[in-house]
Amino acid sequence: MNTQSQFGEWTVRRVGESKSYPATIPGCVHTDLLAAGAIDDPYIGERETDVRWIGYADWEYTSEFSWNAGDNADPYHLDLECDGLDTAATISINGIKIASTQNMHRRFRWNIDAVITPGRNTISIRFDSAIQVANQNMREHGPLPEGYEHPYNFIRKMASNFGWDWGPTFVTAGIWRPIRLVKWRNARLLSASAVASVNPETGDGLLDVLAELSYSSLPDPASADAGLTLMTAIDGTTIDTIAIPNRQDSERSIRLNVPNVELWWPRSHGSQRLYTIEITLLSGDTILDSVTQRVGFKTVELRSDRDEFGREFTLAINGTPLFIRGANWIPNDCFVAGLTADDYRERLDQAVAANMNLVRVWGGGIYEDDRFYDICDELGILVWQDFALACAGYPETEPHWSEIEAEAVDNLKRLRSHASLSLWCGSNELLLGWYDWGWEREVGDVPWGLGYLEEMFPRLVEAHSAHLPYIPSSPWASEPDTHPNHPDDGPSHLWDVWGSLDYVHYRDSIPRFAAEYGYQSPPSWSTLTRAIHDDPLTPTSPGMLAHQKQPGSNERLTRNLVGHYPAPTNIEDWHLATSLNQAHALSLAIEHLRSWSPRSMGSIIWQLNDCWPVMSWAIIDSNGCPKPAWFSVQRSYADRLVTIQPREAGLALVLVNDSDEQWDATVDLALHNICRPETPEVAVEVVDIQVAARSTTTWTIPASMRSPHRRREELLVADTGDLRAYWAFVQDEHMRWPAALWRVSVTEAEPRADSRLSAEITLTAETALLDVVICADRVDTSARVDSSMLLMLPGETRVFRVEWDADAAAEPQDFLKPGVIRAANDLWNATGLAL
Ligand code: BMA
Repeated sequence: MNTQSQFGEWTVRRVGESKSYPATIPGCVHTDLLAAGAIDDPYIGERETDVRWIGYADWEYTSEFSWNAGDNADPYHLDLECDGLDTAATISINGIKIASTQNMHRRFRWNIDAVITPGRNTISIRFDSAIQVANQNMREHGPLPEGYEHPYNFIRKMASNFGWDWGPTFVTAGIWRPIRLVKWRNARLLSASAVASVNPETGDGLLDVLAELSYSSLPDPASADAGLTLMTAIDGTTIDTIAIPNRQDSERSIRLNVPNVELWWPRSHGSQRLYTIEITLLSGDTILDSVTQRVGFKTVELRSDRDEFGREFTLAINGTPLFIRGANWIPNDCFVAGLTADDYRERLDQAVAANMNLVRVWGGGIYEDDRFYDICDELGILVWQDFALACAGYPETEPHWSEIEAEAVDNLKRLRSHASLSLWCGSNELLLGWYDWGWEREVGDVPWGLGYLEEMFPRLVEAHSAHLPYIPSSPWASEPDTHPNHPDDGPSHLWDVWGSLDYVHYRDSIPRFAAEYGYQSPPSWSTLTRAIHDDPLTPTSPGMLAHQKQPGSNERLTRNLVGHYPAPTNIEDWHLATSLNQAHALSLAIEHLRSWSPRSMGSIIWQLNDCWPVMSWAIIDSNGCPKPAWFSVQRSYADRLVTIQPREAGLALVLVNDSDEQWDATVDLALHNICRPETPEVAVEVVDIQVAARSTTTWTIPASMRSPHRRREELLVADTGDLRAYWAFVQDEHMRWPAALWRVSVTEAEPRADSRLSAEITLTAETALLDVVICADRVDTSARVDSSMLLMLPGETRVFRVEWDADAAAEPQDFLKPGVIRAANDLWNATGLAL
């Protein structure tokens, strides 16, 4: 069996300097320097600029290993395997150069028999400045369109590492994924994977086993003349053994029929049955090599049939069309090498808790870590995977063409087995760039990347992952010559709303599928104030601007409050109002899209997560703290939704039932006066509505219920017992919200985990309360609450559960301190000058 040899300690030093620092592998220079105390935390204040020099410097990582095998009696080979080198790397052993690479997104393997010596060996990996290399590559080719400071499109490295409209410029270098030495003899598996699908005729499972082999030319005394075999087992039972008679065969593919399989389903549609597949290479009875994977049997279909509205864009799993309730995923930290399985688990659990069924791994980041996809497989979260091209033109000349091809093949092979993986997408916004951003004029007839989207990627997906659909870009239209962002064809990006319109304009179109749209807000208060220490702290103070990467958007956050909330008079109210505004914007868009299902079949909000403390479109900040928008997305994405929508001249109650059971809803409709807590109800009506499984029912609201007497005081409220929707008849800002009054108490509660403490906050509304939020993070950064963003009517009581780390200095009573429980009513009743 192949075995791994260990490296000793690693160190890193700047090329040209003698001082070295201990290095963590996997890791990167920034985090090594931080751990050594050589730089301060670059996420704080305006320190981003202090560490810019790191990206312009060259760095060298060094370690040692010992090697004792290698004579004729024990003829082992030694391979060096690197799962990720970031990025322009030169690898040397004992001073002898092995290779130079320029691609962070692929794995490398080299046989190093010729350069190792018995006893001690030295390995060094030198990383040239990715900025300098990208510039040099660009000079050799000539420029192509790109929107940020550095030509990230000329080096195969995570694009957002060079700065994005939510991310700082920290140009990393280092061994960012595992590195290992593999000792082997006779033969080995270079790669092995199993792809599970379903036979459309019989319903049996199909398992395509694909193995790439490499053979030693040295005699293997241990297994003499025994022949090689490849064995496949499923959940511990061997289902196939084949001989490999010919030691020239570099690849073997086997198709196996697996009767009576249980299907893998996305969450809310069924269970996530995963099967463990073991692919083993044997010589006689001796195991030479083995790969274990988990697969799920499912089918994926991308339906783009013509219909009365244009062309649908529907993802169907196991023949069932799905409304996609998703979010875009960006790298979960600027320093991706340090992300742990727990980080991935926490964030993806939050996606599930927000009722999502898909994440889109966006093309400006990375092909994610295996652990990310493993967790998605288990949770039943589908993955839409972009190839790593985003918002720029990409050179099609050599060596770029072959480099991208090698990267695509490597990731297709690495990821294709995952049950969660459901769609390959060639790029983010490349076609949009060509159509809308003036690229045609800019590039003339120089190839700019279309060859990847239209020729290379479809060819490679067909060759290596034919069980999954492919689209060339997002946005995209299936009809040739149709604008990629046409709402009636394919996935759309709805950026004009955040860019220049009030969020109610999300209702202006009914896209077949919204693959990106979003609304900014600040990070939670604790995350913001830990990172930004401006005094005074204002939307445009220096640290605030350093943590806003879309120029002008802090002002835009304030401007976008117009019509929704009164102008805030202090920074805490600004923080609250802009956070609430994001929450309403996303709910409005999601509910609009879902109310039009099945014409519209998907919503992928921009964006789930953040990579550092920043004002951004994320609904969870970089500390993992859910913003108010996370709670409103959770409600709007729930299997069952009740929403009030404008339809023709009036209003409609729309009930969406994205579950397998019929929903017999009794809806209490009330015109409610928010200024008269004693006699609030102006008109009431009770309706019974049946909503079949996986369907939407629209019920026209009668004129009596949409004719308020006092427009600024009355809300139309629809309740189904556990769900609530409401409608205001004037712009939100013009409502007459009373000063908030409530009664509240807190009691200790039984924690759900040993390391946590818990309390229950019982709150009774004495006046109507808009947007009740519990800002638990203000008590402690580890504190989380189970519910927020509620409209509460007088007399209603809610119990909120809060939890926080047992070792934090927090008491249940702290949750009653000023600033923790808030309602938007405060914004109407604050005094002072606008910020
Ligand atoms: C889309 C994304 C990202 C960007 C976001 C917000 O274009 O693809 O490039 O961060 O909008 O502007």
